[in-house]
Amino acid sequence: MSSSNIFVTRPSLPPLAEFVPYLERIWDSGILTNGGQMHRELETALAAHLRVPQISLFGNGTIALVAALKVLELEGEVITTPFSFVATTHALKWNGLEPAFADIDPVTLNIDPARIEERITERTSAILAVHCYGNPCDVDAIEAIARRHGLKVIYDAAHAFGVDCHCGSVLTHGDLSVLSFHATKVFSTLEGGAIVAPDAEMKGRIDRSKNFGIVSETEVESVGINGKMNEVQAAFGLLQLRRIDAAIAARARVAARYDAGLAGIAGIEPVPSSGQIRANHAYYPVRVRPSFPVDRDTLYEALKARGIFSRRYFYPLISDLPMYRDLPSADPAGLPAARAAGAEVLCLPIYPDLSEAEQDRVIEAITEVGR
Ligand code: T4K
Repeated sequence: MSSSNIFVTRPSLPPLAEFVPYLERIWDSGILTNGGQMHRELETALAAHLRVPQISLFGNGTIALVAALKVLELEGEVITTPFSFVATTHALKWNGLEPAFADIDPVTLNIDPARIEERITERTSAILAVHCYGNPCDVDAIEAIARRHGLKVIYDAAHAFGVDCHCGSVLTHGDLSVLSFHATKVFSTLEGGAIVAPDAEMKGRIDRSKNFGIVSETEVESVGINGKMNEVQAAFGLLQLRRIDAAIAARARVAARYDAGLAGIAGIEPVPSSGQIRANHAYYPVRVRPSFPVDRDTLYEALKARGIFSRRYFYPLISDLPMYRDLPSADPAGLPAARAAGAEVLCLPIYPDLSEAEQDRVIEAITEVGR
């Protein structure tokens, strides 16, 4: 049995030699950024692969979120989930918007539509929801609320690369969806991200917004930012895309082995996949219930002591962080489902190259701690 460390994720890297021809093309062209050939090719390839109308690449997912909120010209308050990576709420603050936290559904761990409506005030301009762990939000209910109240909907789809819900790609819902292509994600461009847009007019606005708002050499239409993806990132993405189906299939095999291997352990409950017609197995979150002999944090530490680095995504809750906890909507009494999830969820190692032996080590360690 290997005693090397096992991390929550590892990137799938193709043989280095396969990357060299891409780099040679970049070297030959002398174009390193600002919408070069690799960038154009990756946008075209991703729009086709993801079956979305338009996609605009960014240097990372957070700057894409910031830009998405900016182009929608939102004001006032935006209703969002406290159970996410901190970038979700930070993107609101970077736009001068006030987050209003709504509790999550206790089963899916996505924002609960019933709780959204309670948070709407005359200052609310939008809903920023997250497809947590790649499980689609209740998009129909959210869209019905948004229509009733005239709100925009932005999906933080950082976890939802390639996920389909009942009506095709989950990325086509809402006004805009935002992806992350970070090194820890299912599909990676080292750092990277993208906004999925419904039409060419919106893509044009987004494209200009990530390039300082520049329209032409003499015209600047908006207070844009530098959010561009460079050519090396885009080239890496083109290479990754060639293997993405095999990578997701490998993740599915790991998930199925966990399902079987953990089934007999009382108090360890996988967070159910909900609403996915096609999943991406980005994460393998389990809940450590009170019927397990130790609590989540004790299990986390015990795994760490055995060289297994699981992660408590998402603990602490965003609403408990110093810059947000004084908001009225951050009151823990109003967020019981998020609190429970924050205390119970542990994300186990999952990635395409996780070997069966390594996975068995994880399962055996949990079994041992649970005895
Ligand atoms: N919205 C949501 C819902 C998100 O989850 C995220 C990012 C964003 C927005 C923002 O998107 P980006 O701006 O990041 O594109 C990681 C990622 O840094 C972050 O991208 C991700 N969510 C978040 C859920 O997880 P950490 O603090 O856990 O990263 P780190 O460095 O501890 O990495 C975790 C493990 O991954 C390491 O133990 C080892 C492995 N790893 C990591 C890196 C960076 C590698 O094997 N290779 C690597 O290069 O945040």
